[in-house]
Amino acid sequence: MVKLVVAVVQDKDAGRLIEELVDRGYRATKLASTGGFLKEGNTTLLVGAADDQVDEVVGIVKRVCRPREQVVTPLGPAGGAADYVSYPVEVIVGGATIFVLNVERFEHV
Ligand code: 2BA
Repeated sequence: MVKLVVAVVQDKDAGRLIEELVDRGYRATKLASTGGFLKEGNTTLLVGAADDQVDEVVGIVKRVCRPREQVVTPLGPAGGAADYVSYPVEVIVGGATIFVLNVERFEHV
């Protein structure tokens, strides 16, 4: 069966990750994406792979992509309450967020 590995990664790791995947014979598609929480650019990779290749693909993603600490200052309520004070908070951005999906049908023409 064919799987689709969807990996949301940081832009900083995307170039090397694609290189490593392609070097090992995998095909990958890179999509520009935006995180819903930070509203910053990230990269989503689509990698089609056979069942028995999924562990290797996920392993490559885990090896290349590093978690990083990021400081964000949440926006106040819309309309701007006068007494609202927002403080910077630290979040750890993965690594990678990985989904493995079953593919019902795959054709390459
Ligand atoms: P963002 O949504 O911009 O989230 C960036 C980081 O902010 C997250 O890192 C997490 O540490 C933090 N964060 C996200 N939502 C939060 C919340 N409601 N409260 C507190 N902190 C929160 P990661 O978890 O490593 O996620 C990195 C990126 O992966 C996300 O960017 C998003 O684009 C994607 N992602 C993560 N989980 C997902 C999911 N379940 N479905 C779809 N995309 C996902």
